[in-house]
Amino acid sequence: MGCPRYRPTTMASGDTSDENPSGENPFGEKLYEGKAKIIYATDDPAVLLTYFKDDATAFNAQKKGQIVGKGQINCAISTYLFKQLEAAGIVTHWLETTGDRTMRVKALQIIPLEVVVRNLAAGSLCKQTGLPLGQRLDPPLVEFYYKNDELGDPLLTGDRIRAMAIASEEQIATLRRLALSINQILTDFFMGCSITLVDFKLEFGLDPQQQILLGDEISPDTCRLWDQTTDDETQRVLDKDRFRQDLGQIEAAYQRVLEKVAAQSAKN
Ligand code: AIR
Ligand code: ASP
Repeated sequence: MGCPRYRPTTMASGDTSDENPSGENPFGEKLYEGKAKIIYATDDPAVLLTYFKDDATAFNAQKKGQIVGKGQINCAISTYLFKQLEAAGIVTHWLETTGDRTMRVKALQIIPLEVVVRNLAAGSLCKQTGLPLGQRLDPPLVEFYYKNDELGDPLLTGDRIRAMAIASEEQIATLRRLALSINQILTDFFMGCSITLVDFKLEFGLDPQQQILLGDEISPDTCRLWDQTTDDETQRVLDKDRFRQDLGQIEAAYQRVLEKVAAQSAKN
């Protein structure tokens, strides 16, 4: 932030009604501001309020901008997906969606890992391995990145995670198992939306009973999603790659995901 904001020309400028007005805080104490969300305290120390911003970053925040309306869309998509996962037996931090951009979540001790699941090769995997874009990965890859902006979120190994005392062997196994179950549930769900779940990032945390719960968000900011109704390599992209690669029509793509997810949720 503090950098010039990217505003797509298709959006009405000056529409800031969806922004949390700085200085005028309608919520509890601000505990943490991340790249895409703000976390506030609530009256209950076991519960936090997550506020979804329009801010978008990529490449370890070297690229910054805004996707107008993204906060609302991602809050809605995450809500639908958390509900799907909960119904399928995955325990998440989600409690209740309280507004267009706000959800109440269980306070967790965050495990500083980004757990990435890949069904098709894309993004950093293609860059680092030379695997061709779209190559199927069977079985899916589960990767762990260190959630640390200063270090650029480096890829870790099991040995490094143990050496850094981030998680035990047993916890790593649980994270892998949860990530793969979540992948199965979400892949099936998105299939019903005619969307391919290419890859995604999850974050987990520990509740007071030391149980591992799914945290963060699940949205086009954190998933690669390809529209199955077109083979066009640009048109099919319905996720943050539109922002990363300057493909345009970002909010239209996010909106399309929301519509498909809403329609599919209504069927279940
Ligand atoms: N991701 C990773 N860090 C932040 C995010 N959102 C997600 C990307 C992509 C997957 O993790 O959105 O869906 C893999 O990203 P990459 O850059 O490693 O290819
Ligand atoms: N949002 C992250 C960043 O700013 C990673 C990404 O989504 O590309 O680095």
